[in-house]
Amino acid sequence: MDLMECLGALSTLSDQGTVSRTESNLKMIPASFYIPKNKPLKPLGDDAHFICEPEQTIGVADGVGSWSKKGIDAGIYARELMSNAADSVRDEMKKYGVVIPKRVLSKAFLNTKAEGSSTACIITLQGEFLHCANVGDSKFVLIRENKIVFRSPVQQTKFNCPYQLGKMSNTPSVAEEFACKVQEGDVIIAGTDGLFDNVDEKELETLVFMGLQEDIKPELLAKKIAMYAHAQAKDPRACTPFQRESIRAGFQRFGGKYDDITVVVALIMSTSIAPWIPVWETTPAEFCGETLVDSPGPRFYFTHPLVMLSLYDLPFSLESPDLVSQSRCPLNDYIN
Ligand SMILES: [Mn+2]
Repeated sequence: MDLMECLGALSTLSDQGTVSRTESNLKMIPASFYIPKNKPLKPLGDDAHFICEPEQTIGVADGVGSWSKKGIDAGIYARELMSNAADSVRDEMKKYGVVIPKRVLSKAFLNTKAEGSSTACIITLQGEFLHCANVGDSKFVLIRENKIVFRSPVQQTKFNCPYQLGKMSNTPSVAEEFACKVQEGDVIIAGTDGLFDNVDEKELETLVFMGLQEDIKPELLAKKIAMYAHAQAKDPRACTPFQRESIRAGFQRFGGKYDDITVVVALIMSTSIAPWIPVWETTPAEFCGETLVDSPGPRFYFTHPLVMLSLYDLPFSLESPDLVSQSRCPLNDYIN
């Protein structure tokens, strides 16, 4: 898909929020999986994300780890930013009937009080278009018929130095906005650099292909992709995008990049019940999460602690028993 073609969709948006949601029979079925780095003092890691399924919006963020030199946990910033973004998404939908990602980022940024900085990427489905606002090196790819047909652009000042939101850093004015047309059967994979620096596009295509062949749920697909990325990240001999980029930038770095890994998978499905049916009317509440509101009613879950449940299932040694003890529910059917 041509980027310019995608950008055409942006002309339908307005900063005034007067645009109404485009009707279509597409909906996004999102799910996520997060594997934080093993750091006993920072068990939640630096990444954060949210899924607002009724508003058809997802977001990922990666707190900038170098704040730890100043004794600041940028994961706190990233989590506050994503939590505020999720609030803002719900507000926008209530007030305007549409979510404008850059405005969501702006509101979230203004409301975030923690010290630190973070990348951020907000993606929403409106009609047949995904609209996105991005700051930094989190991104998404669009897979159609087993091929990546669109990859969202990233922003960095130099190798491994992404643009970032923060009081001492960039403001949301630098956010890049773009749009991308989707169709039934498309698969969106969004994530932080912990995913994309460790997994090649070809590998990602293969993982998605295998998942679709097995007809697995998006929750399990997200988990499989995250586990693969994690294995790559810990393998000093793995051939990774990070290794190639490092060498290109003049650094002798080999293998994977050990990092927090966030994966959000969103399947684009059609709903035969036109024109626009809120997700909570068509999807059973099957997610086992502490902030899940059972249907009927809007479903919202802020997933960063929730996904750790699934660490039980990792084929690797459990890295942080503390994390596992935070689990509120046993592993259940939706995982397997
Ligand atoms: Mn990262």
